[in-house]
Amino acid sequence: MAKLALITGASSGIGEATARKLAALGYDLVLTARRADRLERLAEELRTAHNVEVQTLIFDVRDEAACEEYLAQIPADRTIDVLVNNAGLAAGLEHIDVGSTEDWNAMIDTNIKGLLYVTRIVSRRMVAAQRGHIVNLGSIAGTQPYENGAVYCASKHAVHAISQSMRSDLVAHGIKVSEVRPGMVETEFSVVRFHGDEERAKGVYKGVTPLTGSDIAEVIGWIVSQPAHVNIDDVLITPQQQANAYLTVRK
Ligand code: NDP
Ligand code: 8X3
Repeated sequence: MAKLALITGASSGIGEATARKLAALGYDLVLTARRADRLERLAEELRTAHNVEVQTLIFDVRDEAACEEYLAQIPADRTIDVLVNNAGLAAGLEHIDVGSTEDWNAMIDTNIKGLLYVTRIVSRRMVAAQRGHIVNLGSIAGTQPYENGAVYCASKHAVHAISQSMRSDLVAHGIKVSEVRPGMVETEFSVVRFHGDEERAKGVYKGVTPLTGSDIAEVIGWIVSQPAHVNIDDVLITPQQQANAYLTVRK
């Protein structure tokens, strides 16, 4: 039987590209997100192109009861080999004194609590199987906090800490944990951050050749393809023009 990978936030960007990559590697997939139409289109494309099984689960990772209800629909006789905790967002880019608490709650509830809810449920199955691999989408912002990004950076610092603790919690159960920490990747990320302002979002990548979702998916494909005895703990990946969170050379 094919291996099974569960990818959260597969309706766009890095999650969608990872679904394409893992399908090409022969994985059956469980894809989650809130936008059903996009997920169904992608699922149909991957079934046809790669002859893999694709289950779609439409729910909000911020809703703990929904996480329990929908993830329970993954057939109990299937081992979940890979979990890619990708669903996440930045909302707003402002100094702390004028930040929106609605934005802050969205980031904390999605990037931290949503990741925890999903991980708790899926890791129980991995512990029972005594195998599995969890790949968390952290960020360069998870170790390099920048002006205007207090809460997004804090949420990704949390993902960095959780990834390292989780590695210790799960090592004795034969489960791998990896964190992928990108710099600038052009996806819907900045459009979401700027609440739909596409012009402002384009400005983020002006004069830069940013990473693409596929660049990150290639890294994730490589991480999950390592031999059983190899764990890739932490990968920081940036565009050539981005030295760190504070220095990007634009042409
Ligand atoms: P996108 O906005 O393109 O994709 C985000 C995905 O997350 C979408 O599929 C979205 O689906 C899903 N999602 C968001 N909120 C929820 C929610 N509450 N419940 C379920 N699904 C949700 O952004 P990226 O692909 O760039 O981002 C993916 C991850 O990568 C995020 O964790 C982000 O922080 C991280 N990252 C991104 C970087 C970048 O520069 N782009 C750099 C470093 C890290 P839907 O809206 O349909 O629910
Ligand atoms: C997303 C990239 O530069 O906003 O994590 O930190 S950045």
